[in-house]
Amino acid sequence: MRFSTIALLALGTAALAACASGGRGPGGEREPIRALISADALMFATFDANQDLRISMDEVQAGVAMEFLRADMNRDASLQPIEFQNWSNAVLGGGSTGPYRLDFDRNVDNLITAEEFTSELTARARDYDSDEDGAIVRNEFIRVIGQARQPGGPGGQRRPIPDGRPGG
Ligand SMILES: [Ca+2]
Ligand SMILES: [Ca+2]
Ligand SMILES: [Ca+2]
Repeated sequence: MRFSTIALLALGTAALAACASGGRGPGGEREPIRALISADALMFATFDANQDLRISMDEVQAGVAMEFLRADMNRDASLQPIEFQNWSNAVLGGGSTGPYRLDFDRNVDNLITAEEFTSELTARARDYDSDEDGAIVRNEFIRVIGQARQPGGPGGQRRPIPDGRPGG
């Protein structure tokens, strides 16, 4: 029905312009949409070795080392693009949401070393740990779409509240 609502809105606008009569908008309230910010959360969640629903940084280190071994199919201690792609498809669910290969390959030599792999994923894990207590709990993986980590620290800047009254 959303499509026809849009069509009706377009018609309504035309009608308003034509006869200037009052019209009612749909007036729906918007709920915040929540989503995983990145598919790497799927992977980090599997690192919870002791099943306490907290991903400690030790568990992150162990899990990242395991994932590098999983990805490095030919055991040459670096990931070629095809190795990364296969790993991303299997572990990150296709790689369409990132992290992307160039997030890891900082020197853009088409190879991802164990060090590049580890430093990128460790940084991402720390970024999820928004209260910086050294472990990631599930709600730290969830963010409102478009909500970036505020550069000014937790809380960030407040939006001015418009001085609007509920419909009179
Ligand atoms: Ca744990
Ligand atoms: Ca390799
Ligand atoms: Ca935390």
